[in-house]
Amino acid sequence: MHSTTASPTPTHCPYCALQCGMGLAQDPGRDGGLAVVEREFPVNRGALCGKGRTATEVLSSRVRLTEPLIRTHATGRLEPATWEAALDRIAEGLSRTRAEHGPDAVGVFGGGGLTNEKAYGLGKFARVVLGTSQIDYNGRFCMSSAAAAHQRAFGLDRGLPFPLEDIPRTGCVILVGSNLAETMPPALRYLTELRENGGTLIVVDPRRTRTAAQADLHLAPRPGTDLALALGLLHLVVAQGRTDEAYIRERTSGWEEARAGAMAHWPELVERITGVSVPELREAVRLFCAPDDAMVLTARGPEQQAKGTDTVGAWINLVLATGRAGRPHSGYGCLTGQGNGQGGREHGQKADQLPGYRKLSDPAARAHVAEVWGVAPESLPGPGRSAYELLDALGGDVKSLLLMGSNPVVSAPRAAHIERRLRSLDFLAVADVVLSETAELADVVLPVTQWAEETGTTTNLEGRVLLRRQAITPPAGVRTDLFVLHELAARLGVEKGFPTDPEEVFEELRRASAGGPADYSGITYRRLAEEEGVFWPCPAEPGHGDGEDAALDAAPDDPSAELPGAEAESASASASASTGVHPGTPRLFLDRFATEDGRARFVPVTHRAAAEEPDAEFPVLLTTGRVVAQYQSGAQTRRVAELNAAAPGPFVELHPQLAARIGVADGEDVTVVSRRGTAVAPAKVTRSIRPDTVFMPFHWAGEGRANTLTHPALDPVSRMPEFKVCAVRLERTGPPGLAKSA
Ligand SMILES: Nc1nc2c(c(=O)[nH]1)N[C@H]1C(S)=C(S)[C@@H](COP(=O)(O)OP(=O)(O)OC[C@H]3O[C@@H](n4cnc5c(=O)[nH]c(N)nc54)[C@H](O)[C@@H]3O)O[C@H]1N2
Ligand SMILES: Nc1nc2c(c(=O)[nH]1)N[C@H]1C(S)=C(S)[C@@H](COP(=O)(O)OP(=O)(O)OC[C@H]3O[C@@H](n4cnc5c(=O)[nH]c(N)nc54)[C@H](O)[C@@H]3O)O[C@H]1N2
Ligand code: SF4
Ligand SMILES: [Mo]
Repeated sequence: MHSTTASPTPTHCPYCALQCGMGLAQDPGRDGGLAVVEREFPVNRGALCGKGRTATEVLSSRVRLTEPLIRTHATGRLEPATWEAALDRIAEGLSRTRAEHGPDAVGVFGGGGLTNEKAYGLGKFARVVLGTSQIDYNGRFCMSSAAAAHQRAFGLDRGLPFPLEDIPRTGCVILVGSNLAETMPPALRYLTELRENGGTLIVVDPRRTRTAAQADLHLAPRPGTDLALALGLLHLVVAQGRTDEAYIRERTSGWEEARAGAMAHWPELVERITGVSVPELREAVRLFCAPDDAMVLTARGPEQQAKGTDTVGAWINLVLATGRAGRPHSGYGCLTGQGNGQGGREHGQKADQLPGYRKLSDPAARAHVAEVWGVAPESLPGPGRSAYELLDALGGDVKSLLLMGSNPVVSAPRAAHIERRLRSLDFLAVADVVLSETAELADVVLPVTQWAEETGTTTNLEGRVLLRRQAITPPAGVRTDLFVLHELAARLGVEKGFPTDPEEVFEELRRASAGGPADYSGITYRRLAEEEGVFWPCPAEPGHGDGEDAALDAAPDDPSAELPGAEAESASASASASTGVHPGTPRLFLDRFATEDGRARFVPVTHRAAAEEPDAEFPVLLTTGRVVAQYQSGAQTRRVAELNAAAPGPFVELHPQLAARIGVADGEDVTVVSRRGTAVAPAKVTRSIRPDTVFMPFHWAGEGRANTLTHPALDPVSRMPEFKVCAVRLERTGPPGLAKSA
């Protein structure tokens, strides 16, 4: 049927930020035409989770979109249409809004699962073709607080400033609000090896998850109190004289204010706020301070809070005070989530950003990128709204939306409200591989290609840029996202600058990123095909490369062209110096941080309450997250039989004490009410959760949709919504099976 090569195509998983290496072998007998085979790759060493193993199921034409759909006036329903008609209709919808209400009335929403080429193209399309400032993406819901904290402390945001392989070589890891045994199963091996090597693991999670079960010490704070917890640990570090004064003097600034913040959080106070006892706090400090090297890794638990940026800042302060950042086998890192969560936050689909992690408000950045794009710097709009604020403005001053790579009907906070906003649009166009709950609301749906059907690059959670290769010919009616941008640009009067060949887009991205913080200019498809990924920054060294590289404008007289603090390891640097190729930068900050003075910045932070604390009416805390067998809004994984069998629907995890209080038995439906709405799902009674907290996974639409309940309070810096804390009331619904979920 689709025959390309006999040997498996080496490529990467479509889902999470680990971007596990896998092989794809032709298998015409199978639904999607491909079989997943094991491939040796340093990140996962052949291992895959169930989602990766079954990823080819979503290629099947039984579950995916294979023709464009247009909502017809006659029936009000989505009906099959030609590509010409669908693209014409989108161009017409977007231009009508622009003509009637101005460019900022047209919105664009992207996703951290899009390849670098798509994210770059989408950002350029918004600024150059639509001229709108109103673009943002779902990465705001993901790691934006850690990104903001990274920028504040280190002057640069790369989720992990070191490769995963450093984890087993450190002495102690504090893993804060990550359930990686379920969210990145092959990465659990790094923690197992850490412990085999004599290192210790501390897990901070209100639930005793599969990950927490591996820990030497599990701290189970009340949701939303990680900031106080980190301050309490720092307090003890100071009180016990365990700070690294020489390091603080030589490599940091701002210690005095940060120290004062910590000293105000004495252990007994922290115990009252967090529910973590003073002896547990002392034990955590003992384990963390005993070895020379240690790490703190955060994920969505502490980050998805209306104080996520300060919370991550507090953990970074702990790392800095103990002298642990910018040293081998030590430091702070964020476990980024989506397949291209890292690259997707670097190349311009974010409201305030230009490619190469440049700032849209920086005149030099605007001039550089405008030149690459062949437009006047003044023509580029300014920064727009953040994701939730953009979705909340739909039907208000934003009248039309083009959406690629997200399913906010399921995944946005206060989702019933956002669903109403989407319905109130004059015009909605969605490009997706399946008919997601959000695509169901669209005026036009475009069926696009996915991972194995197209080539593109992603940047994994380590900052490793990877080539995800095409392994199969897509179905006849399907086109790429790059084709969509190309065709829409042409229809909106921009004939050039939106190539459909991903390598051509990447070549332009290299030039646009050159000299920026996330410099990809030394990375080529050829290199990516030969190496096991290249860590950014990777500048094209002028004068050393081939003609093409030398033409890249990483001007030698531009001080920003050489990123401070980004030192390539000297061994590999000298090895490749002779070839004139920059080796990439697996480890950041070893000599200096990327701040102006090269010092890491302590940030003074103090604890504050969640946006919504429990009260008499809503006495219980709700937190939300993931299960191993479903991915995100479930748009893809709910279409895979094996995964659905493993995780068939939503549930409410609650402690036996709480279950007894409301009179609900395991498996019975329970009603969860917040100030935003009501959800119903079966109770899962377990001692692994705090008695004052319930947990719901957010992968489902319908009655069991967790995001009907969540609070859209935003972090003031990152604009991250508070997915991890809100107040709810529980009610017994009745016998099992009454609640229905999509
Ligand atoms: N199976 C699966 N894997 C995935 C995904 C998926 O949807 N499914 N999504 C991918 C993406 S995009 C992401 S962002 C990552 C997310 O990966 P994780 O961050 O590991 O996932 P979550 O389940 O959202 O949250 C992790 C833990 O935070 C805990 N938590 C809740 N509230 C708090 C709190 O206030 N403080 C602390 N310290 N912890 C708290 C939860 O109990 C949960 O166990 O996973 C990626 N991998
Ligand atoms: N309550 C609660 N809500 C949360 C979270 C939480 O922890 N709790 N976590 C948040 C986080 S961290 C995240 S990352 C978001 C994720 O939530 P979403 O943004 O909804 O992410 P996905 O479900 O991955 O949606 C991606 C959509 O794009 C489609 N798609 C996949 N590949 C492509 C492609 O190449 N092109 C196009 N055009 N479409 C494609 C998929 O089929 C799917 O419909 O959810 C957030 N929402
Ligand atoms: S851990 Fe992530 S990248 Fe690896 S197979 Fe699973 S979903 Fe894919
Ligand atoms: Mo995420």
